[in-house]
Amino acid sequence: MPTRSRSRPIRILTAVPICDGHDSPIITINFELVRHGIEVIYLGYHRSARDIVRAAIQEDVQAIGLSSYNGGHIEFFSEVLQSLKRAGAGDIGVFGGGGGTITPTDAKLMKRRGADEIFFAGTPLATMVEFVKSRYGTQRSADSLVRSLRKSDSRGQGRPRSDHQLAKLLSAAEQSTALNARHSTLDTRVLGVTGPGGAGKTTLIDELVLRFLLAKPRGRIAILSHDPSLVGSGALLGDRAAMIYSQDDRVFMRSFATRGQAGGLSRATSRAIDVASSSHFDLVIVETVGIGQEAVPFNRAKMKSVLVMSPDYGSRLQLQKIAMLDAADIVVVNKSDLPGAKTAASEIEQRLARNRRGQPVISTVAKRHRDPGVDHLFKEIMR
Ligand code: B12
Repeated sequence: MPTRSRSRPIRILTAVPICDGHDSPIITINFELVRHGIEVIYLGYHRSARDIVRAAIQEDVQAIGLSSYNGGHIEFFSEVLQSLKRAGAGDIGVFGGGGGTITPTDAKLMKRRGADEIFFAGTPLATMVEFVKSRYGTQRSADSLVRSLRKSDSRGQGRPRSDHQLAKLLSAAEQSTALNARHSTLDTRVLGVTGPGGAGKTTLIDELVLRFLLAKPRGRIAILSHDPSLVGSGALLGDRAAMIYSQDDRVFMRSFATRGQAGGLSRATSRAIDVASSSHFDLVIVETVGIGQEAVPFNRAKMKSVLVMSPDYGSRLQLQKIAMLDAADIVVVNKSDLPGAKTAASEIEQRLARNRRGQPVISTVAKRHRDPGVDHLFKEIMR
């Protein structure tokens, strides 16, 4: 069967190094890259070389852009470059800047050690975008990627895939409709988490990850997270920046842009769930973009779905219009420390009663450590 493949936008991971909170330059640069069609996975500030390299491999990016102002740029860039090589990912490029804190002499040394480019104070944004496009714009075709993966995958039958292998398979799943995942004989739970933007889905997932890591000392978890593509097909994939516990070696996280698909997920999500489910994970969590009233993103058998809402949905009438209230297995009222949360939970319970499906309503405060509501939700999910 001929492989139908899509051209892949350039994917770049950006971050600010450890002990550095100067994030405003990289936030501006992120938006400029996104505006020009690039998918940017933003990891946030105060990030270790280990976190950055793990994320870059899992996200299968072409390059890492670092913004460093803390004075440790020579050592930090070298550590990232060496870690990439050690992990067999030396093909991921590294570039960056740090205004006047990086001198031309420092930059020369950093480039000798493997950095692709260092940008100095006064460089126009257009120059950086042009560099990223020309340096990282060429890519392997989906066909050759799928062929080489099939070869390496058949050699590794039965063993958990490395982050590197899994990341490439997910890229192939995103690019090619002909990729069929090995049929999973494993008992992987799949959990879909959806809800309107700002309800706290990402924080809640991170708290669930913490409970999972504590409850299953050898368990592995995959997160497939979605953010919307913006003008010109670029996207700012920022869920990782809000994650703490998900920066663990037992967690594999991949950010998907919707690339024009409506409804909260990407065209590749179903294939990506198959790939992740057949890769020895105990739990696969799928997070949608912030959804609207009419969206019902999950339609897979054997998948539990959670709708996360905040108490400020408006009047009782609004509840009648939310389609996902009929489809969800569990409904969460997050931010239940806000005024009106008790009323919200009781209105939602009344709305669900007519479904006669016994859908539980659980009140949580995901931003609070050791929140008993999140403990309750975790038990309900793992039941
Ligand atoms: C704004 C700023 C702050 C803000 C940061 C706000 C924020 N959220 O980002 C605040 C006030 C919070 C702050 C705090 C501190 N700061 Co401060 N800060 C600055 C300042 C004035 C500007 C930096 C900036 O935003 N530049 C704007 C960007 C867009 O331009 P640029 O730097 O020229 O960068 C260009 C290129 O390099 C490129 N680029 C930059 N990054 C990247 C990344 C990629 C991928 C690419 C492609 C390109 C690129 O983009 C620009 C293009 O023209 C600098 C001084 C200066 N003039 O540089 C000090 C400076 C960086 N800070 C400094 C210090 C010491 C601190 C503090 C430690 C002060 C203190 N004692 O509390 C704290 C530390 C805070 C922390 N948690 O890390 C020192 C660092 C000294 C050093 N490393 O040797 C500086 C140099 C001031 C100084 N002269 O002493 N700071």
